[in-house]
Amino acid sequence: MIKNVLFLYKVCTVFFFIIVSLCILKFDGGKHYNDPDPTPINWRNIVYNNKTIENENNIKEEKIKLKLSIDIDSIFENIKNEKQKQDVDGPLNRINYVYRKNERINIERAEKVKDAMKHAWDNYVKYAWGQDELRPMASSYHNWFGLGLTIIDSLDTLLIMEMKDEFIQAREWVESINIDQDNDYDISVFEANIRLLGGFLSTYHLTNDSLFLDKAIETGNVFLNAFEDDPFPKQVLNFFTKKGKYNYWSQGCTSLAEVGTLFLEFYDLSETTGNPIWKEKADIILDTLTGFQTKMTGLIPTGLIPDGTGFCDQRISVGSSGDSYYEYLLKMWIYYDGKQDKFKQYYMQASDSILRFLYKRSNGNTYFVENIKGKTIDTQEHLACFASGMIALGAGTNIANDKNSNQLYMKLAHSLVKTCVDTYYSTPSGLAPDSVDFDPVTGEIKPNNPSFFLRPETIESLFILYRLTGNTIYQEWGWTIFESINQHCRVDRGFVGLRNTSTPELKDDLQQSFFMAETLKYLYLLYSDSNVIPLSQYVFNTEAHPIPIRKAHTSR
Ligand code: DMJ
Repeated sequence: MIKNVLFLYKVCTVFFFIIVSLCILKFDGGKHYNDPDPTPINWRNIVYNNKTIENENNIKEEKIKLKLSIDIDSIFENIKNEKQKQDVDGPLNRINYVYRKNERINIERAEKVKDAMKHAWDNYVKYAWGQDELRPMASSYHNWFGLGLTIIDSLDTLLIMEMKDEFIQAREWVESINIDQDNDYDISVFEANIRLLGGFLSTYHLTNDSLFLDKAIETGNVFLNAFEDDPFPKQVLNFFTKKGKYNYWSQGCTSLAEVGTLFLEFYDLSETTGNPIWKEKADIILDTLTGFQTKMTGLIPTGLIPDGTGFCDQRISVGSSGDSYYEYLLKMWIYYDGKQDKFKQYYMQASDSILRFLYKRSNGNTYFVENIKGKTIDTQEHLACFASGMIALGAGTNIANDKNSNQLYMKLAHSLVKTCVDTYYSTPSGLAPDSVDFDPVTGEIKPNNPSFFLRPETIESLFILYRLTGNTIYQEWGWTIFESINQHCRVDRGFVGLRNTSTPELKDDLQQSFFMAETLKYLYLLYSDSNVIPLSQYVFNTEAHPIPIRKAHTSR
């Protein structure tokens, strides 16, 4: 009897192990645990580019076939080939000689930036996948779009840094989302435009993968709901109910940057699809904005009445709520390859006034003041540090068509970015306060808002100035900033900002989506060869998503 029970017990145990083994093999796709290739065995004979899958006998594999039906290998092959192309010299690229001369250190530094990207991405994947932004300290996340914002904002950085596995994973996410999904977030149209639409468009242009154009169109279509009778769109839009409204704190007003930073993406969506609808919306905004007559020609107060009849405040600034409107006037001119004079006229008026009314030099420091109700305030936000790159880019593209002006602009841009870098060097952490006050007489820098949010603007300007001059001082400044970020903002589970740049142990808990989209991308480009996103071929949107310049375009 005991013998029989033991025999039955043995048979059951063997049977149990066979079943468990079969299940494991099934669920992990046959991957062996010592196998260095992370791809499950069942997936390995998928040929991405000719849609062939050897084992086509169940629905799961059909799904895999759909997911990987584009030629990822050749996308990455192209990215590599572009990087190996012959260097082109010219006013937008002066780094050929110095890049080669310092090639070893450049490669080393670019690799270190890529390592930071990997750390930021891997932790986002682990603790916040599918959510908008990672909270590294809490191993949690923050949502304000409900759309996996970090994934979309990071797509082109993954491509540029040749992070293929990560890109495949990100692409699968994009394929799985509905832009007008059932969630209850009131999404900023401006933020969604620069991060989502900008991210989809640049990824489409870099890959030719129609998935990203489809998503760009879906996003652009949702945006149309934000436009009602007014020339300006509603500030926020619920992507599911399609209802637009104004933020409760803005008292029914919108801002210059929010409505003035749609042109590049809207024009590009229309040019790419052949559907003029977005361009028409952008034109109405542009005509309204450029129709305003102000005391400082070309400069517009930051608060706007949505019906286009006037202003909600009397604040003129190249910082928050104003900044990227001026940036986009120049970038529209560049986007159309210098062929549309109206953008040149708008930008030249604005930049002349910026330098005349907002530029200030005080005892060696050079910065942009704000003008509030006609009074000068010597406060500069970190956001305004993009403007040195803008002034330099205007010179590099010769928008003024005048050699002497270009030389002057380059000098001003250099001193402006130097002061921005000094705002980093002025704190114990080596990281810049989000805004600083300058003593109008001594020029002394004092923190106003002491936080550091991992923002990109200073590094963006350093990158532009480096490409335009070949002066390696910009690389050195960028590197010290990167080292401070690594020292104080890199934590076990990603990167965080600082609550106070004077006491770096006080950290915030947010890995902003623009950290991977912009800060790390510009850092990587600062140590890359000029063939990686050449400025003669691409113009960056304000979230660092590169859009190709329309070379053949002549008229609208
Ligand atoms: C980004 O979203 C963009 O750079 C925008 O133009 C300004 N704010 C953040 C980064 O600081």
